[in-house]
Amino acid sequence: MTQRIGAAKAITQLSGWTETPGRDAIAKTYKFADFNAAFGFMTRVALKAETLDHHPEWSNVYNKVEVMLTTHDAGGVTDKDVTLAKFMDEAAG
Ligand code: H2B
Repeated sequence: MTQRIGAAKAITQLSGWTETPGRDAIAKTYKFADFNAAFGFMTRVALKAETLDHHPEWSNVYNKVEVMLTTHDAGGVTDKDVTLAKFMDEAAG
């Protein structure tokens, strides 16, 4: 199993991600020009998540995508979350 590194360490390797109170998870809210851009982002991330076998907890309202990342199998944040977070930041442009 992938080793937990924890949210505090993970966010030092990222930009714009925050710790989640009461849970070992990292969070970020992305805002796009419109729904089309937001859903395009989600589609690219969904395909990547499948290849990584590592999936986000997220929600979408119009142009906003709220994301929370944690590794369920490890009970907290691991390098897998950092990898997916970096991909998301690239995909968001
Ligand atoms: N996604 C996340 N975020 N955490 C996990 O522990 C996880 C996952 N485990 N996607 C994967 C799927 C696991 O359930 C499958 C069976 O490999």
